[in-house]
Amino acid sequence: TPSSPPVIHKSPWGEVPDLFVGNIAQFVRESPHINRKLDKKILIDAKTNQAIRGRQLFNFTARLSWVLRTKYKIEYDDVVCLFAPNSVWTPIIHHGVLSRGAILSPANIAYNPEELHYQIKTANAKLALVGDAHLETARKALKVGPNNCVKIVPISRLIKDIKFAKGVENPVPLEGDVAKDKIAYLCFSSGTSGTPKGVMTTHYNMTSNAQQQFYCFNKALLNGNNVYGAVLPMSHIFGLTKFVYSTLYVASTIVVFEKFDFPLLLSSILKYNINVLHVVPPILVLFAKSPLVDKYAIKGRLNHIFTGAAPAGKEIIALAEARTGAHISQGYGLTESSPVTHLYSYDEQAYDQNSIGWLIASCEARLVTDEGTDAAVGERGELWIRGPNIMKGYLNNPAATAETLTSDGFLKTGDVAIRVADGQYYIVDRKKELIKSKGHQVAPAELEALLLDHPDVVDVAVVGVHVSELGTELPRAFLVIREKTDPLEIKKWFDSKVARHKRLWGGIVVLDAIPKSPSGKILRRLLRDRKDDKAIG
Ligand code: 4UV
Repeated sequence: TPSSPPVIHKSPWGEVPDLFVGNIAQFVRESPHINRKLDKKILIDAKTNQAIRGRQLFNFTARLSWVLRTKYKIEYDDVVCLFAPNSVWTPIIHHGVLSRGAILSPANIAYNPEELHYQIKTANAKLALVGDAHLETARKALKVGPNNCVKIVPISRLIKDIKFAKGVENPVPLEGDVAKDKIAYLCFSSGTSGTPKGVMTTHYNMTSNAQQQFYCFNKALLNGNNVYGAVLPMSHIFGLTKFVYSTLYVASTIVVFEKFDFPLLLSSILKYNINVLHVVPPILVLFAKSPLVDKYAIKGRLNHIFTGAAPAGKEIIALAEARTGAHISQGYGLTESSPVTHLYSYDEQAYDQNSIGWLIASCEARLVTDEGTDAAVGERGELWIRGPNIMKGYLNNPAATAETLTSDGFLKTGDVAIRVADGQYYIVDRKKELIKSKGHQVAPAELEALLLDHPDVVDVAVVGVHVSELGTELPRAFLVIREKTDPLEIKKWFDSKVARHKRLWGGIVVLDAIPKSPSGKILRRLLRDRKDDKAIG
């Protein structure tokens, strides 16, 4: 019954002793692995071969911190927005901003001016560091409406600044205190409902999660001899945590891709001996099905592929394993949990690839049913997580924070899971509105608000439809429209106003009414479960 004491699952790994309290940049600066290999090329650009060595990571970080303070007048706890594609400079920029004591808010490079403006404004960013090819979008973004961003700095300018600041690298200025609740990042996530919000992630959240993963990982992934292919964007929590500090910390080599380019990835696997990849399910589908995999003869080159950010099916995993020879496991995480809460490595023999593995060290979990009781073994419940990696809350949004974090510290993930007898968890459904389109978050509320701006749209609901050939959900709009309106015109109008991954790739379905509960909430499940719709567009 709801009044019985909660059933709290513990991690089979137990607790990580002595979690580090301090700045993420300092955590990496003190890495014994990098400090033993200061001459090692730890970041390499896949296309240009440009490399950053361990020593340079530290020196450039220190210089950038100084440049931000002296030239760009960045104060402690100021917010800096980064709007740039992946490069070997990305980790340096993160570390430089963080060691200045500032807060970094990375934005999705696919954003249009309105979307970027929303993030700059909501995060209250003072400075925008912008990839040279994206300056126009950023300049337009500042003109969309009021905001406090006083300057745009092109990345090429920033790199010149760093090179020019030669001589300020010692001692490394790690400024400001490193209190446990000091915010490091404002990544954006819509959470369980509504529009994107700034997730307040602390230094402690991030360094804890890295250590939790190190503690639980197969030690072969921690020996520094691996070569990672960084195809995921470092603006999203998955690529961010992997390539900005955790694989860096163990002094692996990270081959950086500016954007996802499958032939370049395949040729780089051969050229740089990439042996570990982190991907989202649509990329896994390519490994499972694309003829290019055979053409490039990469079989046997990859030891491990981690797929995450959305569910991957067992059949696709099996096909991709057969064609690459890699071992594949599913990673699960959320922006709000910095990000990883489960890992496959507790018992690799018993690990079932449909599962997300076991609860990571130092985390606790509950599975809460719709009735508010705790689910028994094998029963469904919403996954709640507690641990040192759970965010501080949503920026300037106490209502959303209170809906998401319980008073006793659990994060409500909005995902429905079951836990089986050996302790593995399976994600079986999503209670929250969120759509995952090719690994990117798409917030239905945001799309619905924009669609309602169209004069011929009377009512709307947006849900994700799963397209298994592509390994992803795609946004589909259910519309109630005025007579004589052409729904294709609406789609065209809408698609021109949003980033690529938010377009209505799942098409439009015209309805007489949007199904709603008596309280007016859209009944999304009814819409998601409709099987016979012929979507337009
Ligand atoms: O907030 P977010 O965009 O965060 C992520 C983070 C993903 C990962 C995955 C593995 C890692 O090792 C890692 O570092 C980061 O996607 O979206 C969170 C939501 O995405 C869905 C689920 O609904 C989360 O609440 N999701 C993420 N991974 C999975 C998943 C998965 N393996 N299976 C099913 N759903």
